[in-house]
Amino acid sequence: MADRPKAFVVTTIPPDLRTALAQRCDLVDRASAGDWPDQPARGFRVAATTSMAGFDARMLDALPDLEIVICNGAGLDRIDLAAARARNVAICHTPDELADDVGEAVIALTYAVMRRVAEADRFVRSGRWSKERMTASTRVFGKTIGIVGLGRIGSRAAGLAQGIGMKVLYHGRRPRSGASYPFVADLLDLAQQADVLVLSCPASDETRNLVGKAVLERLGPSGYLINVSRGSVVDEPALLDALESRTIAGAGMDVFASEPNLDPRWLRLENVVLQPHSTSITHETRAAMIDRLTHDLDAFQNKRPFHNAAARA
Ligand code: 8YV
Repeated sequence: MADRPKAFVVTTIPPDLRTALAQRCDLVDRASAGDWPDQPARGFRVAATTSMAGFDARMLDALPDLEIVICNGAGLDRIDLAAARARNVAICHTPDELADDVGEAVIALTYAVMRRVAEADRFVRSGRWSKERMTASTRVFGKTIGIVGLGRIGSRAAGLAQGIGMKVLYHGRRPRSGASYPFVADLLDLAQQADVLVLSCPASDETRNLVGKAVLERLGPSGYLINVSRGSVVDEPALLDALESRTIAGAGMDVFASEPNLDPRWLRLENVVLQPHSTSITHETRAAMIDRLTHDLDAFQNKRPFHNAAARA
Protein backbone atom coordinates (compact mmCIF):
# COMPACT_ATOMS: atom_id res chain seq x y z
CA MET A 1 0.00 0.00 0.00
CA ALA A 2 2.13 2.88 -1.26
CA ASP A 3 -0.57 5.47 -0.47
CA ARG A 4 -1.55 6.52 3.05
CA PRO A 5 -4.36 4.17 4.08
CA LYS A 6 -7.30 5.36 6.13
CA ALA A 7 -7.20 3.89 9.64
CA PHE A 8 -10.32 3.50 11.82
CA VAL A 9 -9.45 4.06 15.49
CA VAL A 10 -11.89 1.89 17.43
CA THR A 11 -11.06 3.07 20.94
CA THR A 12 -8.79 5.45 22.86
CA ILE A 13 -5.29 4.29 22.01
CA PRO A 14 -2.13 5.47 23.80
CA PRO A 15 -0.91 8.86 22.49
CA ASP A 16 2.50 7.45 21.54
CA LEU A 17 0.84 4.85 19.31
CA ARG A 18 -1.53 7.45 17.85
CA THR A 19 1.44 9.65 16.91
CA ALA A 20 3.24 6.73 15.27
CA LEU A 21 0.17 5.62 13.29
CA ALA A 22 -0.58 9.18 12.16
CA GLN A 23 2.80 9.22 10.42
CA ARG A 24 1.60 6.30 8.27
CA CYS A 25 -2.18 6.54 8.06
CA ASP A 26 -5.01 9.05 7.96
CA LEU A 27 -6.73 8.39 11.30
CA VAL A 28 -10.49 8.56 11.79
CA ASP A 29 -11.89 8.10 15.28
CA ARG A 30 -14.92 5.95 15.99
CA ALA A 31 -16.62 8.94 17.62
CA SER A 32 -17.01 10.51 14.18
CA ALA A 33 -18.65 7.40 12.71
CA GLY A 34 -22.15 7.88 14.13
CA ASP A 35 -23.68 4.61 15.24
CA TRP A 36 -20.84 2.41 14.06
CA PRO A 37 -20.71 -0.62 13.91
CA ASP A 38 -24.45 -0.70 13.03
CA GLN A 39 -23.64 1.35 9.94
CA PRO A 40 -20.57 0.04 7.99
CA ALA A 41 -17.72 2.43 7.26
CA ARG A 42 -16.14 2.02 3.83
CA GLY A 43 -12.57 2.70 2.70
CA PHE A 44 -10.74 1.71 5.90
CA ARG A 45 -7.96 -0.81 5.23
CA VAL A 46 -6.45 -0.40 8.71
CA ALA A 47 -8.05 -0.39 12.16
CA ALA A 48 -6.45 0.28 15.55
CA THR A 49 -7.58 -1.12 18.88
CA THR A 50 -6.21 -2.31 22.24
CA SER A 51 -6.22 -5.71 23.92
CA MET A 52 -8.93 -4.54 26.30
CA ALA A 53 -11.18 -2.99 23.63
CA GLY A 54 -10.77 -6.00 21.38
CA PHE A 55 -12.14 -6.51 17.86
CA ASP A 56 -15.08 -8.85 17.23
CA ALA A 57 -16.86 -10.18 14.14
CA ARG A 58 -19.40 -7.33 14.21
CA MET A 59 -16.59 -4.82 14.00
CA LEU A 60 -14.98 -6.78 11.17
CA ASP A 61 -18.23 -6.76 9.22
CA ALA A 62 -18.64 -3.01 9.80
CA LEU A 63 -15.31 -2.33 8.04
CA PRO A 64 -15.74 -4.29 4.78
CA ASP A 65 -12.50 -2.97 3.23
CA LEU A 66 -10.38 -3.90 6.26
CA GLU A 67 -7.02 -5.62 5.67
CA ILE A 68 -5.20 -5.33 9.02
CA VAL A 69 -5.98 -4.63 12.69
CA ILE A 70 -3.26 -3.06 14.86
CA CYS A 71 -3.73 -4.16 18.49
CA ASN A 72 -1.92 -2.36 21.29
CA GLY A 73 -1.24 -5.25 23.63
CA ALA A 74 -0.38 -8.91 23.95
CA GLY A 75 -3.73 -10.37 24.98
CA LEU A 76 -5.99 -11.58 22.18
CA ASP A 77 -8.88 -12.81 24.32
CA ARG A 78 -11.15 -10.05 23.04
CA ILE A 79 -10.20 -10.40 19.37
CA ASP A 80 -12.09 -12.86 17.16
CA LEU A 81 -9.10 -14.41 15.41
CA ALA A 82 -11.16 -17.00 13.54
CA ALA A 83 -13.49 -14.31 12.18
CA ALA A 84 -10.49 -12.21 11.13
CA ARG A 85 -8.91 -15.16 9.35
CA ALA A 86 -12.18 -16.02 7.62
CA ARG A 87 -12.24 -12.46 6.27
CA ASN A 88 -8.52 -12.50 5.40
CA VAL A 89 -7.86 -9.68 7.88
CA ALA A 90 -4.42 -9.71 9.53
CA ILE A 91 -4.07 -9.10 13.27
CA CYS A 92 -0.80 -7.70 14.60
CA HIS A 93 -0.14 -7.27 18.31
CA THR A 94 2.74 -7.26 20.80
CA PRO A 95 3.17 -10.82 22.11
CA ASP A 96 6.81 -10.47 23.16
CA GLU A 97 7.45 -6.87 24.18
CA LEU A 98 5.87 -6.59 27.62
CA ALA A 99 6.77 -9.91 29.27
CA ASP A 100 9.91 -8.63 31.00
CA ASP A 101 8.24 -5.67 32.67
CA VAL A 102 5.04 -7.51 33.61
CA GLY A 103 7.10 -10.41 34.95
CA GLU A 104 9.17 -7.94 36.95
CA ALA A 105 5.98 -6.34 38.23
CA VAL A 106 4.90 -9.72 39.64
CA ILE A 107 7.88 -9.48 41.99
CA ALA A 108 7.17 -5.83 42.74
CA LEU A 109 3.55 -6.63 43.63
CA THR A 110 4.69 -9.62 45.71
CA TYR A 111 7.03 -7.44 47.72
CA ALA A 112 4.53 -4.61 47.96
CA VAL A 113 1.75 -6.74 49.40
CA MET A 114 3.82 -9.12 51.58
CA ARG A 115 6.08 -6.37 52.98
CA ARG A 116 3.06 -4.03 53.24
CA VAL A 117 4.84 -1.22 51.36
CA ALA A 118 1.69 0.67 50.32
CA GLU A 119 0.21 0.28 53.80
CA ALA A 120 3.41 1.63 55.35
CA ASP A 121 3.35 4.60 53.00
CA ARG A 122 -0.25 5.38 54.11
CA PHE A 123 0.82 4.84 57.72
CA VAL A 124 3.49 7.53 57.46
CA ARG A 125 1.40 9.97 55.43
CA SER A 126 -1.51 9.69 57.89
CA GLY A 127 0.69 10.76 60.83
CA ARG A 128 0.06 7.51 62.70
CA TRP A 129 3.84 7.00 63.15
CA SER A 130 3.95 9.67 65.83
CA LYS A 131 1.52 7.63 67.90
CA GLU A 132 2.19 3.98 67.05
CA ARG A 133 4.52 1.54 65.27
CA MET A 134 3.85 -0.35 62.09
CA THR A 135 3.02 -4.03 62.78
CA ALA A 136 5.00 -6.84 61.17
CA SER A 137 5.03 -7.73 57.50
CA THR A 138 5.95 -11.06 55.88
CA ARG A 139 9.33 -12.09 54.50
CA VAL A 140 9.49 -12.90 50.77
CA PHE A 141 12.83 -14.71 50.76
CA GLY A 142 12.48 -18.48 51.06
CA LYS A 143 8.75 -18.52 50.34
CA THR A 144 7.09 -20.65 47.63
CA ILE A 145 5.65 -18.98 44.56
CA GLY A 146 3.11 -20.91 42.48
CA ILE A 147 2.81 -19.63 38.92
CA VAL A 148 -0.36 -20.34 36.96
CA GLY A 149 0.71 -20.04 33.33
CA LEU A 150 4.43 -20.40 32.62
CA GLY A 151 4.35 -18.40 29.42
CA ARG A 152 6.55 -15.40 28.65
CA ILE A 153 5.35 -13.42 31.65
CA GLY A 154 5.24 -16.39 34.03
CA SER A 155 8.71 -17.54 32.98
CA ARG A 156 10.15 -14.08 33.56
CA ALA A 157 8.51 -13.93 36.99
CA ALA A 158 9.80 -17.43 37.82
CA GLY A 159 13.39 -16.53 36.99
CA LEU A 160 13.26 -13.36 39.06
CA ALA A 161 11.58 -15.15 41.97
CA GLN A 162 14.27 -17.83 41.97
CA GLY A 163 16.86 -15.07 41.95
CA ILE A 164 15.53 -13.64 45.21
CA GLY A 165 15.52 -17.01 46.91
CA MET A 166 11.93 -18.12 46.33
CA LYS A 167 11.00 -21.73 45.55
CA VAL A 168 9.17 -21.85 42.21
CA LEU A 169 6.33 -24.22 41.29
CA TYR A 170 4.00 -23.91 38.31
CA HIS A 171 0.71 -25.12 36.93
CA GLY A 172 -0.74 -25.18 33.43
CA ARG A 173 -2.60 -27.44 31.00
CA ARG A 174 0.55 -29.53 30.67
CA PRO A 175 4.22 -29.41 31.68
CA ARG A 176 6.36 -27.06 29.57
CA SER A 177 9.29 -28.76 27.84
CA GLY A 178 12.55 -27.36 29.17
CA ALA A 179 11.02 -25.83 32.30
CA SER A 180 13.36 -26.34 35.26
CA TYR A 181 10.66 -25.86 37.91
CA PRO A 182 8.41 -28.56 39.41
CA PHE A 183 5.08 -28.89 37.57
CA VAL A 184 1.99 -29.24 39.74
CA ALA A 185 -0.83 -30.81 37.75
CA ASP A 186 -3.62 -29.87 40.16
CA LEU A 187 -4.37 -26.18 40.81
CA LEU A 188 -5.75 -26.88 44.27
CA ASP A 189 -2.52 -28.70 45.11
CA LEU A 190 -0.48 -25.75 43.83
CA ALA A 191 -2.53 -23.34 45.95
CA GLN A 192 -1.97 -25.59 48.97
CA GLN A 193 1.81 -25.50 48.51
CA ALA A 194 2.18 -21.88 47.49
CA ASP A 195 2.67 -18.87 49.73
CA VAL A 196 2.14 -16.65 46.69
CA LEU A 197 -0.16 -17.72 43.84
CA VAL A 198 0.52 -15.80 40.61
CA LEU A 199 -1.95 -15.62 37.72
CA SER A 200 -0.09 -15.07 34.44
CA CYS A 201 -2.17 -17.34 32.19
CA PRO A 202 -4.08 -16.20 29.09
CA ALA A 203 -7.74 -15.30 29.56
CA SER A 204 -10.07 -17.77 27.84
CA ASP A 205 -13.28 -19.73 28.38
CA GLU A 206 -11.03 -22.39 29.91
CA THR A 207 -9.50 -20.02 32.50
CA ARG A 208 -12.65 -18.04 33.31
CA ASN A 209 -13.16 -18.07 37.10
CA LEU A 210 -10.25 -20.49 37.39
CA VAL A 211 -9.55 -19.14 40.86
CA GLY A 212 -12.58 -19.25 43.12
CA LYS A 213 -13.50 -20.04 46.72
CA ALA A 214 -11.97 -23.53 46.75
CA VAL A 215 -8.57 -22.39 45.44
CA LEU A 216 -8.53 -19.40 47.78
CA GLU A 217 -9.29 -21.63 50.78
CA ARG A 218 -6.32 -23.84 49.86
CA LEU A 219 -4.11 -20.77 49.45
CA GLY A 220 -5.06 -20.04 53.02
CA PRO A 221 -4.74 -17.25 55.63
CA SER A 222 -0.98 -16.80 55.06
CA GLY A 223 -1.32 -16.94 51.29
CA TYR A 224 -1.23 -14.10 48.75
CA LEU A 225 -2.70 -13.78 45.25
CA ILE A 226 -1.04 -11.78 42.45
CA ASN A 227 -3.06 -11.20 39.26
CA VAL A 228 -1.39 -9.82 36.12
CA SER A 229 -3.56 -11.88 33.77
CA ARG A 230 -7.19 -10.75 33.38
CA GLY A 231 -9.93 -10.06 35.83
CA SER A 232 -11.97 -12.87 34.25
CA VAL A 233 -9.56 -15.51 35.57
CA VAL A 234 -10.76 -14.86 39.12
CA ASP A 235 -14.21 -15.17 40.72
CA GLU A 236 -13.93 -11.60 41.97
CA PRO A 237 -16.75 -11.67 44.58
CA ALA A 238 -15.13 -14.78 46.09
CA LEU A 239 -11.75 -13.04 46.15
CA LEU A 240 -13.20 -9.95 47.79
CA ASP A 241 -14.90 -12.16 50.39
CA ALA A 242 -11.60 -13.93 51.08
CA LEU A 243 -9.70 -10.64 51.43
CA GLU A 244 -12.34 -9.07 53.69
CA SER A 245 -12.51 -12.16 55.93
CA ARG A 246 -8.72 -12.70 55.74
CA THR A 247 -9.28 -16.20 54.37
CA ILE A 248 -6.20 -15.16 52.39
CA ALA A 249 -3.62 -12.66 53.64
CA GLY A 250 -3.61 -10.24 50.73
CA ALA A 251 -3.48 -9.61 47.00
CA GLY A 252 -1.55 -7.62 44.42
CA MET A 253 -3.89 -6.72 41.56
CA ASP A 254 -3.19 -5.19 38.15
CA VAL A 255 -6.44 -6.36 36.52
CA PHE A 256 -10.07 -6.41 37.59
CA ALA A 257 -13.42 -7.78 36.47
CA SER A 258 -14.88 -4.36 35.65
CA GLU A 259 -11.81 -2.17 35.11
CA PRO A 260 -11.43 0.75 35.16
CA ASN A 261 -14.64 1.03 37.21
CA LEU A 262 -13.71 -1.13 40.20
CA ASP A 263 -16.10 -2.67 42.68
CA PRO A 264 -15.91 -0.16 45.61
CA ARG A 265 -15.14 -3.05 47.98
CA TRP A 266 -11.58 -2.97 46.61
CA LEU A 267 -11.05 0.56 47.85
CA ARG A 268 -11.83 -0.32 51.44
CA LEU A 269 -9.27 -3.13 51.70
CA GLU A 270 -5.96 -2.50 53.49
CA ASN A 271 -4.43 -5.87 52.51
CA VAL A 272 -4.32 -5.25 48.76
CA VAL A 273 -2.09 -3.34 46.37
CA LEU A 274 -4.06 -1.96 43.43
CA GLN A 275 -2.55 -1.09 40.04
CA PRO A 276 -4.45 0.47 37.10
CA HIS A 277 -3.54 -2.26 34.59
CA SER A 278 -0.19 -0.54 34.31
CA THR A 279 2.41 -3.25 34.86
CA SER A 280 3.35 -3.18 31.17
CA ILE A 281 3.41 0.61 30.93
CA THR A 282 7.11 1.49 31.22
CA HIS A 283 8.96 3.84 28.89
CA GLU A 284 10.96 0.92 27.58
CA THR A 285 8.00 -1.38 26.92
CA ARG A 286 5.98 1.42 25.33
CA ALA A 287 8.83 2.09 22.92
CA ALA A 288 9.18 -1.61 22.15
CA MET A 289 5.43 -2.00 21.54
CA ILE A 290 5.35 1.00 19.19
CA ASP A 291 8.38 -0.34 17.32
CA ARG A 292 6.73 -3.73 16.93
CA LEU A 293 3.38 -2.42 15.73
CA THR A 294 4.85 0.08 13.28
CA HIS A 295 7.30 -2.54 12.02
CA ASP A 296 4.47 -4.98 11.38
CA LEU A 297 2.28 -2.35 9.72
CA ASP A 298 5.15 -1.28 7.48
CA ALA A 299 5.86 -4.93 6.68
CA PHE A 300 2.23 -5.50 5.79
CA GLN A 301 2.12 -2.42 3.57
CA ASN A 302 5.26 -3.53 1.77
CA LYS A 303 4.27 -7.21 1.53
CA ARG A 304 7.05 -8.35 3.83
CA PRO A 305 6.47 -11.17 6.37
CA PHE A 306 5.30 -10.35 9.90
CA HIS A 307 3.59 -12.17 12.78
CA ASN A 308 -0.12 -12.32 11.90
CA ALA A 309 -1.96 -13.68 14.95
CA ALA A 310 -5.06 -14.43 12.84
CA ALA A 311 -3.10 -16.76 10.59
CA ARG A 312 -2.66 -19.10 13.56
CA ALA A 313 -6.28 -19.08 14.63
C1 8YV B 1 -1.77 -3.86 27.71
C2 8YV B 1 -2.48 -6.09 28.44
O1 8YV B 1 -0.63 -4.11 26.95
O2 8YV B 1 -1.05 -6.47 26.63
C3 8YV B 1 -2.06 -6.84 27.23
O3 8YV B 1 -2.77 -7.83 26.93
O4 8YV B 1 -3.31 -6.53 29.13
C4 8YV B 1 -1.85 -4.81 28.83
O5 8YV B 1 -0.58 -5.02 29.40
C5 8YV B 1 -1.67 -2.46 28.25
O6 8YV B 1 -2.79 -2.22 29.01
C6 8YV B 1 -1.59 -1.49 27.08
O7 8YV B 1 -2.81 -1.59 26.38
